[in-house]
Amino acid sequence: MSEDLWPPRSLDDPRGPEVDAPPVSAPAGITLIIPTFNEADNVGELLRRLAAALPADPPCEVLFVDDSTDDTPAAIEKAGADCPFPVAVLHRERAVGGLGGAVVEGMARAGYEWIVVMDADLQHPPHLVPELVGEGIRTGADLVVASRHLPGGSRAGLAGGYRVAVSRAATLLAKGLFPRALRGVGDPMSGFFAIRRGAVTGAALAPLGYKILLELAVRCRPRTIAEVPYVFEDRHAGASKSTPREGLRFLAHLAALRCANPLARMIGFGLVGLSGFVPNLAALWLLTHVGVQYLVAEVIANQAGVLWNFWLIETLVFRDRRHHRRRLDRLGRFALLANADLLLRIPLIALFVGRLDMDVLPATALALVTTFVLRFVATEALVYLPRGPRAATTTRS
Ligand SMILES: Nc1nc2c(ncn2[C@@H]2O[C@H](COP(=O)(O)OP(=O)(O)OP(=O)(O)O)[C@@H](O)[C@H]2O)c(=O)[nH]1
Ligand SMILES: [Mg+2]
Repeated sequence: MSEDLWPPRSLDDPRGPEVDAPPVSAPAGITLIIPTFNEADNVGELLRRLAAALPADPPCEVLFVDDSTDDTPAAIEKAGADCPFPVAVLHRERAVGGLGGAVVEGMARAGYEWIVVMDADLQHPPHLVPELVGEGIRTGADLVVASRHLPGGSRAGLAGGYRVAVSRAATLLAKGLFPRALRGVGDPMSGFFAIRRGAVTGAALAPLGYKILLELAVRCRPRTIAEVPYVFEDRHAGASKSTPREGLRFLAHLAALRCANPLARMIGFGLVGLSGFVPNLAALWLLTHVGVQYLVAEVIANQAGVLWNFWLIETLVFRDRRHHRRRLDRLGRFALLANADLLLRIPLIALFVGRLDMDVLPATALALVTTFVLRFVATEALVYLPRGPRAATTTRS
């Protein structure tokens, strides 16, 4: 294996992750990436089963990307000493991006041609690793997904009807939003897959939470995808890290992925703007009820809508672009543009009615559309685009 790539770079390495620019060809072999969060009671058994399952040829390496607060790293080092393949632990002080972020950090350090991602709790059967890679080599696929939904597969280990229903709904939602990217992926929620390192190129990956496969399938667009059935087993030991909060992160992840496309971003911007009427009107109702004069109330209530819109736009639409400016700077600019939109609308309506002889209703509709497009373009350009070379030296939020 290339000495540059193994052992993995430290997180402080100024060269940073390489996932955006892997070499065109990597030595044939398998890099297994296993994210761990407090899995001390699982890693020993996992490595034992992997040692029994992995062939001597092609060569394999195992990289745990660990965010644990328990003694998982020590347990890995102890069990890894008896393994016939190299085992390394990359322990992160900051769990940036959660499980997905851990996998991306691992991929940046992978040295072999095939990258296999699997969980540490033995819900993903280790004996399937060679089969996943073998299927990729046999079919020429860039991505091979272990699927619970093919004949011969099952999600037996998914605890309870509620989790099955959530998994089903999440799959439908993801496939509905990304019909082309997920064509041929029956189980986009799977966390067990093999991908050619050369297919992880181009797009900057910014996974949020658990669904790293979704991120790779949508942003990297592997040319061909194959699937292999598998039975999702019960967790071997330890506790699940999956919480309802992961569900919200999944929705935010879907929105961020969808909004990578400019038209979808504009539609998202418009939908958020429409939703802003609710807090705006609610604040107006409240303020007028406590006796605030209605024009003053209008101005204050409008700011409630602006704050609501800013929060949603930041979370859903421009999530990947927040780092160019500090949060307060972004909020100030966003609020200024939102209020300028109101000021611009009245003279525009006057212009359309006075100069173009339009009726009031179509003039108002045209002014709304015009100011909406202007506001979208201005928000993108003035709040969320990079500031040019001088910006590189400023602090990021
Ligand atoms: N590095 C890292 N790994 C994580 C994080 N959260 C979860 N993991 C690991 O990701 C894998 C999947 O997490 P699980 O808690 O098993 O999630 P799940 O399989 O959806 O849930 P269960 O079916 O209840 O086990 C396990 O190996 C976890 O240890 C995280 O924040 N950072
Ligand atoms: Mg699990």
